[in-house]
Amino acid sequence: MAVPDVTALLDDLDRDGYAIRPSVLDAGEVEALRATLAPLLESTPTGRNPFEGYRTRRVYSPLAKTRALDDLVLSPWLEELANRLLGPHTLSSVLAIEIGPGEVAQPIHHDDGAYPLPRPHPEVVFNTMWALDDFTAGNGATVVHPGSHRWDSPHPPAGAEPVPAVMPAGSVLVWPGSTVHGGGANHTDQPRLGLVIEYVAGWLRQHENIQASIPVDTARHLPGRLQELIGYHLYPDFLGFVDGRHPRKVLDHPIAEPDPSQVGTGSTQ
Ligand SMILES: O=C(O)CCC(=O)C(=O)O
Repeated sequence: MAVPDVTALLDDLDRDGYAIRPSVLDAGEVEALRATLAPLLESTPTGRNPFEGYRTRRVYSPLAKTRALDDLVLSPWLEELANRLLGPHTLSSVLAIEIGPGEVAQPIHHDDGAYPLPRPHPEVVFNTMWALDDFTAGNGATVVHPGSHRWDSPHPPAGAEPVPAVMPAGSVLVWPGSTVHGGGANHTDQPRLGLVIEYVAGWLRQHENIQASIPVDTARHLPGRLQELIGYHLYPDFLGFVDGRHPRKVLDHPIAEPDPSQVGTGSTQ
C-alpha cells in the first residue's frame, strides 16, 4: 500500500471538503480485496430502501465475516488522519457497496447527520471510499458537493452541482462527515464496487455497533488496537468503562456472576 501524506490530505479536506488519492492500493491488493468480498456479495441481497439502493448490495459488518480487512483498517496513515482530525476515535462502520447496473442516484446526505450538531462544527467523522473498480461518472462514482463541509445547511444552495469522484481502482476518496455526498447513478451494465471505512470521534456512538457484531471469542484474539477500534475502548478518561475497568479487560477477564448460594435474598430474616 502506498502511504498518502496526511498533512497534504488535511489541507485538501479543509479546502475542498474531499480529497482523492490514486494508486494507494496496487492491482494485486485490489484483486485480493475483490476476492475477499466476492463470496460475501454473493450472499447479500439488494437494498431495502432508496438509501441502500434497490439495485445495490451492501455488505454490512464485514469485520464479523472475514479477517482479511484487519490490516487495512489498521493502516497507520488512517490512524494518523483520524488522530489529527478527530482525536481519540473508533471505527464507525465498515461496509462494501456494490452499485448495480441501472441503480439511481442515492439521496445526498452527510455522514454526521445522525448527530444533532449545529452546522458548521468541528469534524466528528471522516469517511474513506476505496475504489475496487474504476469509478466513472457513468458507473456510480460517489458524488460530492465541493465545499459543502462549510455550508450552514446540508441542503445544497440553488445551482450547486455535485462532482463525481472519478478515480481508478486502487484510489481512495476521503471526506469529512459534514461533506454532502451520495452514491451516483449507475448507467452502465457493470457493477461498481467500493469499500467504506468510516471513523468517528471516540465520544460519539458508532454508526454500526461493530462490537456487538463480533463474537467475544473472536474479539479476544484480535490485535489490541483493533479491539479498541471496534468498540472496546475508553474515551479519556473513563467514557465507556466496564465494571470500572478498560472494556478490553473484559475480553480476558469476563465479569463473574456471583455464586447464587452466596447471594443474599434481600430478606432480613
Ligand atoms: O456508494 C457510494 O458511493 C456512497 C455511499 C454513501 O455515501 C452511503 O451509503 O452513505
